[in-house]
Amino acid sequence: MPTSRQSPTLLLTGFGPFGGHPGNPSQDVIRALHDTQIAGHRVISVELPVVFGDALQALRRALRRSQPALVICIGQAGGRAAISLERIAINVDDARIADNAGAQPVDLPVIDGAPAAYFTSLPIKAMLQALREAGIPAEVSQTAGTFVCNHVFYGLMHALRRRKGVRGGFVHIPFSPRQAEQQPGQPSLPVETMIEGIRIAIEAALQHHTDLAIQAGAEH
Ligand code: PCA
Repeated sequence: MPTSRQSPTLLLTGFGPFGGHPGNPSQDVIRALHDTQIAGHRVISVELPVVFGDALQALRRALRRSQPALVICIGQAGGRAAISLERIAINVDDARIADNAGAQPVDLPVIDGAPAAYFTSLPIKAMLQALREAGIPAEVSQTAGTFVCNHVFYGLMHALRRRKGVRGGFVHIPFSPRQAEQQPGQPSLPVETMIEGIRIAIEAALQHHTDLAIQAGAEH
């Protein structure tokens, strides 16, 4: 589309395979949505390495290059059954498995001296409602873990404090059926459903500048 270059941009990030899993559905999702238009925004997709430190450098470079109006980072959360809209990023790296460069930090801050946590600035309740209305399994998650995804989420929110008006956050997605085949009993979602779900979630995020007050808490 000739006008697309002038559209405001939306930065979408994902990851490649890690931890011995075949593929990573976040990679499929970002590839499918790259260069598409959603609610008047052009999607720019960037794959980040599953490596502590390097992932944040790649994210910062992508922020500088794309100058986005909105940023959504996506990662795989094997074992979860629904698209998980993350509420909070915490300032800790505590890796149960090694990253793709062999590093396994334990109880180190993502950013030394920075706050303990940041809340997402995405309207996660509005995104949740839009996904549920579309019949796509979705939930609000109260923790993004302590591996590379939380690391990227925390680094993103720390970087966005200097970018006035730019909102962002993190969304975890389940295993793809291909991955779940190797993990008996683990839930999965078709890749096409996840692509459509992320498109719907992005649209809701762009359409809602204040969030909805709908219940999505947890007892534990
Ligand atoms: N999931 C991992 C890192 C990369 C990914 O897709 C995580 O949840 O930390």
